[in-house]
Amino acid sequence: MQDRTYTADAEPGDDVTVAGWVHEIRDLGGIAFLILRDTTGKIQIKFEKDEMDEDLVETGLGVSRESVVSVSGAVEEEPRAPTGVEVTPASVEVVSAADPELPLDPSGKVDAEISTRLDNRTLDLRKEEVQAVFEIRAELLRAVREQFREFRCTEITTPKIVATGTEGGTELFPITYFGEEAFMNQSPQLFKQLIAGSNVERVFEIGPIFRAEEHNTPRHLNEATSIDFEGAFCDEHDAMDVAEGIVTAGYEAIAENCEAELEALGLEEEFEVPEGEFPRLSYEEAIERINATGELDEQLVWGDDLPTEGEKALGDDVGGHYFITDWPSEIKPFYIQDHDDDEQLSTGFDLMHPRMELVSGGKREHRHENLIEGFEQQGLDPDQFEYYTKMFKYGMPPHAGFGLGGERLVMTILGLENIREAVLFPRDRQRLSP
Ligand code: ATP
Ligand code: AMO
Repeated sequence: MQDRTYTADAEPGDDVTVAGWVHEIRDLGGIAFLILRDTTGKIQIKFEKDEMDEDLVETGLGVSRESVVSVSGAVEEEPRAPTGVEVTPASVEVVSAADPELPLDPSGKVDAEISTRLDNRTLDLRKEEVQAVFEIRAELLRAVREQFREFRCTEITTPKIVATGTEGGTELFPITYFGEEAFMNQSPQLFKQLIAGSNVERVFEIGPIFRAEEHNTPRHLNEATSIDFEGAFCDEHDAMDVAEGIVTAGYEAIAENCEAELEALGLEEEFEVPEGEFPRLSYEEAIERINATGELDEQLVWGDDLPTEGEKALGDDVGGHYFITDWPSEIKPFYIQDHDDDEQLSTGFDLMHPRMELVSGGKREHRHENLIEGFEQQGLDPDQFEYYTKMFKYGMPPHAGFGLGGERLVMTILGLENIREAVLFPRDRQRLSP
């Protein structure tokens, strides 16, 4: 739209054309107001019924809520108006009239269920606090990219249609690829390692991962955004440093650049950038501390995976982000290296937010023979992964990395109840469209 002015830029004394949605009409009798909303905010359009052209008043006040209108007129200072200025209209055009029966109230006066919101995302995103989540998500990803660049990483994009899975067979979505069986990729794991083994050395990817998760929970998606890192000549400690740096940079950017969005979410007071280094507890210490909380019916023993209630109890106990290191080799995948002095112990780590796991990572097995053995121990056929394993014969440096769940990061930063609130169009057991 030519010469359109954003409502936030309309200054007293200007003649403007503003365009947007009809947020509300307030009729006070002789005077009435149309509140017009665009991506930058709202502006009041004043209609003085006895003094203005009848058709103009009728058009401006007869339009249904959420219709798209374009209004031209003079901007004047008006202390009683919500933003301190108002427009006296010279013309009003209804660009696109909205059905008066709205499935969802974008003014937010009527609460809607999450499923109604997701079915009507366009209307839902007209709410300031919902838009704020996605503005913050965008700023977070921008800051994450910038921080990875500062860590000397190159952004890569790897295939999402693949021949083999890496994170457990039951979670794969099978597809047909020209008559052959293929899968939607669960993780860029093998590809990022293959590139870390090249001269590129340090890489990151922000892309979709697909998981046929059986459970329907507030923190699992079937299509999620994974923030992946892989670096040559790195060990698990270096990878943890990078994970900590990336998460902290995200919080800092939001604190610095998203003041209005935090306010729209009512978080301006409580939002805090995590301070200092995240504590690093070994798996052994973690189970001891969980057992000591007395929150679990049954005590954990070495080798158990941590149940959700256990993670919660430990999260409350630690009170902030923390790492769990030195997991039992048996519960970590084949590509994670074991400690040289203790084969039962892996270099795998998780980064936890008190509410949930955010990151998994570790040092990788880069020795060809050990890698092949690892496949066999995990019941996988190394021949199927030859495209990957053969590159370990031609000079594979030691390397380490991690995967960070993008939506879980948004969710924990903003205290969202449900991971679906951090995705525009979530994919879950019940939801394949929109
Ligand atoms: P008229 O202006 O024709 O006398 P009226 O009697 O309905 O019409 P006012 O008495 O001026 O209007 O105002 C009605 C209400 O609207 C009052 O509460 C007033 O504070 C509010 N109001 C008037 N003008 C504005 C404005 N430009 N912006 C916001 N509120 C306004
Ligand atoms: P993992 O399987 O632990 O590790 O995944 C890494 C992180 O991705 C997020 N995540 C999910 N988020 C939402 N819904 C899901 N279904 C989902 N699945 C995973 C979590 C999790 O911590 N290849 C390894 C990473 C590595 O070692 O580099 C991997 O995929 O936040």
